Amino acid sequence: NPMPTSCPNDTNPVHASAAVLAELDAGLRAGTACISPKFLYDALGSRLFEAICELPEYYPTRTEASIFARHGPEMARAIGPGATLIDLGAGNCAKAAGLFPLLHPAQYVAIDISFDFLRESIERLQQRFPHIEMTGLGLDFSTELQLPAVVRQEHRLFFYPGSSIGNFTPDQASAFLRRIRAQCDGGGGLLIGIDLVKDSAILDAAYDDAIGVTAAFNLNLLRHVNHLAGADFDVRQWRHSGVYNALEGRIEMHLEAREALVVRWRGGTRSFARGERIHTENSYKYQPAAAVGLLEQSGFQATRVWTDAAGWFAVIHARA
Ligand code: AVJ
Repeated sequence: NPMPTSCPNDTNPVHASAAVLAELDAGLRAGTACISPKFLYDALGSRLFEAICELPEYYPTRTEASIFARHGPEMARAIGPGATLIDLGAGNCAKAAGLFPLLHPAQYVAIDISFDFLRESIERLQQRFPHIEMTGLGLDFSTELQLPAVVRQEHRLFFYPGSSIGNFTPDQASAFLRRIRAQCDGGGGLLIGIDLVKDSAILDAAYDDAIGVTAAFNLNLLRHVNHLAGADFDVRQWRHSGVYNALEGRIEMHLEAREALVVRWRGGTRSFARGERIHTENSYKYQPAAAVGLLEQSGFQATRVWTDAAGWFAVIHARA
């Protein structure tokens, strides 16, 4: 019998804990204000991200999917059956579900900061695959990776698709990968998707799409912060910006004040000049060799790198 879905929290875990409030407060007071991209994902944000993945401009999801479709059997051979599949930022769980028929995991552990959204996803998935033991966890794994005892130790495969690693600076990414590796006692591994450097016009279009879904996704972060920190952001006073910074090798998303304004939140206030910005996301793009280098400097050994024909995206399997 499959284990029931479980979670240590029965509400959204980012609901205004003291730590979350302190993090938001510090970012809003910083010289250049910043809000972590993890706050993009309330229930609506998770749905808007699903919509982004359907956009013609947003190439990563379908490019990565084409790599899984073409090389999935080879990946499954490299990994072997019976893995403890740990999905970091599982969202709608669709990517992992596509691997189940190839990978035959013994246990599926789906982790996401947006727990209400995750819970619905995993309940649907458990009905489709009743024989796979499933657990859903509402955790912010970006700063700390504490797995509860229900997560099997044996044959752990951490699954980190979609180039979410790009939200970290390379130094932060390496520290994060080391924490993952520390959770792979003997024989574990990592299957990771990493977006690659390409023509900046393609990157710019992917992060500022014609019908404004990415703009809505970015602006929705302000509504989420209003909820979490009791802030009074007026979304109409802000404009989305998503542009490739070639010097830094990353997409930067910002929210830019359309006019001079004042924001209040629980414990603070700040004025913004017209044109002043809040930095909300980095999305680093890697050269293939740099992606492998990042894994190796974090204690992993890359076994295979799969890319699409155009070289836009890479999926890498690495052993701990
Ligand atoms: C979920 C972090 C991989 O960086 O491409 C999509 C998020 N931001 N459009 C990315 C995102 C704007 C996405 N990741």
